[in-house]
Amino acid sequence: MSRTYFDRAEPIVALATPEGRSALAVIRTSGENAVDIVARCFSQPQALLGAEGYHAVYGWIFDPVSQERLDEVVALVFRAPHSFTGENAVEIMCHGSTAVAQRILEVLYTQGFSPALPGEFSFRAFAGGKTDLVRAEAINELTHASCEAARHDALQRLSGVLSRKLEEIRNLMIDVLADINARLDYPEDEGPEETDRWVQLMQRAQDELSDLIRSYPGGRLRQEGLLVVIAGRPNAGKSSLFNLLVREERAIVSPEPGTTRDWLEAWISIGDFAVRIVDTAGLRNTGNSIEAEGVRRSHALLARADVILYLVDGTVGLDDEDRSFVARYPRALLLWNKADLSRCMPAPSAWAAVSAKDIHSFGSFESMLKSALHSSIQEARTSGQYEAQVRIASERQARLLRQAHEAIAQAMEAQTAGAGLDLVALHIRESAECIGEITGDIAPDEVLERVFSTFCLGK
Ligand SMILES: Nc1nc2c(ncn2[C@@H]2O[C@H](COP(=O)(O)OP(=O)(O)OP(=O)(O)O)[C@@H](O)[C@H]2O)c(=O)[nH]1
Ligand SMILES: [Mg+2]
Repeated sequence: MSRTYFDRAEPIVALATPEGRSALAVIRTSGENAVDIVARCFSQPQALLGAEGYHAVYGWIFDPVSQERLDEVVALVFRAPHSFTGENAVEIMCHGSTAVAQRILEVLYTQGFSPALPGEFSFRAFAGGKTDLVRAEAINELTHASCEAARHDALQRLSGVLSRKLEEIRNLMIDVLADINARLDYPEDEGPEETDRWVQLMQRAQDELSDLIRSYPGGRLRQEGLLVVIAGRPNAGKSSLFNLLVREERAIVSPEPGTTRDWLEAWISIGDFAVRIVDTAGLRNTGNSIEAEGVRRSHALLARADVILYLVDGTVGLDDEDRSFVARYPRALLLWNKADLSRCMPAPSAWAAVSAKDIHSFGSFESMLKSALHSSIQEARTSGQYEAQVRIASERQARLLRQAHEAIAQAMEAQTAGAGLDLVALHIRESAECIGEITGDIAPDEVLERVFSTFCLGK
């Protein structure tokens, strides 16, 4: 039977750095007897066994069966509970080739370590009470941060800003619940000033929840970056624009329609945002199956795009396919390309005349993106509000916050309608439970498995 996150007695090991070539690699272990197991294949076993926490020991890893030396390493010892997982742990810094890391891992497996599941170290930190679920998710977000904005927000969540805000909101609810329970026990004591106070507390909780929910589109953009998709009929100049924006001759440009068959992407940064720019296959009805697949992929990307740049060749003009595209994607930015050529026709209204050969014809690309994204990018802007703002970036958190908000709204409605106090309490409890699921206090096992399985191996 395969292991699960809940088999916490097993000692685990994983490569914590990417596979491939690098100066060093880090192999991470954790478990009650982690130090003892590593010592069996370490050239200085006594030094390792006697090492205090946070001490590094130099030595060789060898295969205890063949006695073959595998690599010269530094082993860093952690003693429970002062480690990331809260368990005893050894982190081995070895040379960074796949061959070295693989041999060391194989020897550690034969000595008793199990291969860790994705995010299993973080899961153990969570299960051992070292972190809540929001902070654990922030660790994963930090490992994925692709720009300054993403790093900043993830670190803020890791330092507990969001967890504390959620705790505050939950305390408001618990405050009301405690009062209501007392009233249920002594109904004759209820006075109007008391219900006013409950309504005020619930209103505050609801406002705080609304603020967090509103922060999601901006938080998500900051975390995941913007997806900008360039689309248009064949030969409109999409690949030329792509190359211009990424400042590199990445995509093949040619006068032959149908040059780009599959999409191509590159990351650029604008301010402290990461922007993923995608060049797509020209949109047209075609009998060619490879090109048709390219067109299908273009539409799949368009469905997820934050910004669509739709290009038309201004020397050719609009046709029915362009018009139906604009009707299908009304938020697309409409670009009338090849404006540098004298035979380019005047741009119709709503279309901006540009040249994919000249970046200056776009004005500021950043302000163009900003105007396309209106409120979310405005909210996601960084300056000034860096420290004050608490944002969420995960769909899971957003969904639970919406549920919590809905339940509080129902509690307030029940209160206003003069419904029984037990019904009001039921809705408040439901709301508080949603918050508990966000922080992991009451998250079911399958929710935890789903969250941690998206983490990197070795994290
Ligand atoms: N003068 C001028 N030529 C352009 C401009 N944009 C693209 N071209 C030319 O138009 C032709 C097609 O450009 P591409 O960038 O390959 O067009 P595409 O939309 O990627 O085409 P497909 O990949 O076939 O769908 C090439 O010869 C480019 O040099 C422009 O703004 N001005
Ligand atoms: Mg192309």
